[in-house]
Amino acid sequence: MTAPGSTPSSSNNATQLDAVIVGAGFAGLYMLHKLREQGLTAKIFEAGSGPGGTWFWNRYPGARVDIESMQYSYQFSEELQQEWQWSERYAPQAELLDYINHVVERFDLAKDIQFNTRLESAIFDEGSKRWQATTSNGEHISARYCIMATGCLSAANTPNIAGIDSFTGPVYHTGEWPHEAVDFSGKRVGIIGTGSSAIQAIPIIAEQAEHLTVFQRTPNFSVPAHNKALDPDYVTDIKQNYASLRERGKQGFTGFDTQSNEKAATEMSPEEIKAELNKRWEMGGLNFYGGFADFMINKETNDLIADFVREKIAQKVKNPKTAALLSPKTVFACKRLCADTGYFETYNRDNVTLVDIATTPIDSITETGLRMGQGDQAQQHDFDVLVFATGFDAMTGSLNKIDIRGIGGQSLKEKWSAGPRTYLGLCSAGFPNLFTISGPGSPSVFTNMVTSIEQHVEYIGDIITYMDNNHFTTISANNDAEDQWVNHVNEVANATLLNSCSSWYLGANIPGKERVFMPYIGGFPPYVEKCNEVAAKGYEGFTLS
Ligand code: N01
Repeated sequence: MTAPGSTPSSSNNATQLDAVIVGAGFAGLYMLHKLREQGLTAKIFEAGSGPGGTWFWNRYPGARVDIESMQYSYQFSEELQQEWQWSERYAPQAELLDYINHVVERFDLAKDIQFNTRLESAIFDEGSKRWQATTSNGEHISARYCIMATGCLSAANTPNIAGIDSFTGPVYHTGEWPHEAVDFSGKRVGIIGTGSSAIQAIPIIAEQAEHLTVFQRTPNFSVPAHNKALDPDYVTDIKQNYASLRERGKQGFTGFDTQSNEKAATEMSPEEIKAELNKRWEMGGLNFYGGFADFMINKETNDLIADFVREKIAQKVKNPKTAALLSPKTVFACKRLCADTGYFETYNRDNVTLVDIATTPIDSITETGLRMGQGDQAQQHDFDVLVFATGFDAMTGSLNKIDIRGIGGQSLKEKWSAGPRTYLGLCSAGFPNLFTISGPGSPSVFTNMVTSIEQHVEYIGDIITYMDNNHFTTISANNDAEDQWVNHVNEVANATLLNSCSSWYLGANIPGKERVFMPYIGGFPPYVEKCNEVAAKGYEGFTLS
């Protein structure tokens, strides 16, 4: 083991570290800072050419966060949250990247980040009890801890459509957008997908393009973001009382303050329900989640919300056929709720066409566009530019790209082939000293990611301190604790309505992926309580040796 505080060294051609961290997004950056504060040597390996993770890759037009920036930001440093100025209620991607670069500079992180480097393998050596990793540059690293900060939505999914390489024009994916500006002026654009990314990009592309054709398989629920410039008085007020906002956030189911109404719809009169729906619509964004305590478990309540949003869509979209096509049939929030700025209104433009690919599926991509249906039913749609807004291989996709092997050479990908198995979303049995920040089985995507990340980073930091203080070399999740946690994650998900559609939460967007509900939907506060209980009992459910 490298002594805490030592500098990275190379022996046997391997760089020796206390911890190897994969990914320079919110999670990896804070983990690096935390471990350095604890006197450990750590280094981030990042495939991109800069920090930012999600906000580095997702540069598509209109990309912005949909949790208020005053909350979607680090809280570990009072100075940082006091000095940073957000300009809008929901920061655009470029501003989020500025913030992340500021964090890198402020905490002098860059010297321990290696960009343009993908971690290709991480193998646990049972003799030395260390992780032996290799990178795309052919380097070898030996580290006591291996920490995956690879993000939940970072492996872009491009569907395997026949003829996909034959299109002769430019092809973009929202999750891997080029760094240079893309100009759609005078172009006919085709976009496949109508999830959160498309819902943000479509209104902007439509303003530029000569014509935009949207190919929709499943319509999504979206509520207005009501983005706006931040009022300086509001910011001053929050900054004077930041601790209380952060505390309210942590007490909330989602890890951010939605000013939630604790009542179920069944406890409210029809007038109160109507008022709450209108209030939430006016508040905008993901505050909509806070309207009714029972919307995820009570179909009647869920129907009330779904009907309300469908009515709004019918009011916004002039063509009734288009409005009907844009109206989701699924349970409200079964797929992740979207927040938009003028999305539905965009379909009132003359230069925008909505095409239903659920009824007549895409047959193939052609040189000039795409073909739907077959034989006499075939339709050709031509465009100059093709955009895939087709999402991600969520939660496990980026981990599966790395050859991770634990005790006995077991591969994590194989272990997880029937769905991810973790204890608390942090560790997987048979993989000692391997941590997954916001891994499957943790609240992650159901929460303010930054808050969940901070909780995991601090928890991992505490585990390492505990191990060092008690002279433990390894920590490993126990099989029975993992089985119980996986069962609990499934039970909680099964008690909700969220298993009822083909969402990426279930891996159902990726052909062949096992249909297993991956995130923990029990809420942020109960999850934190469970983690704290485990720690208080000397890391119950883990073996320390
Ligand atoms: O991806 P998605 P996304 N043929 O998976 C369609 C976060 N995010 O990048 O629903 C045709 O939601 C697919 O259709 P269907 C947020 O958590 C946050 O938009 O599978 N269509 C769907 O319409 C979000 O949930 C922010 O039938 C195909 C679309 O592509 C997550 O990222 C902004 C297809 C994919 O939608 C992912 O969002 C953006 C095929 N073969 C994203 N395959 C904010 O913070 C897929 N589709 C605001």
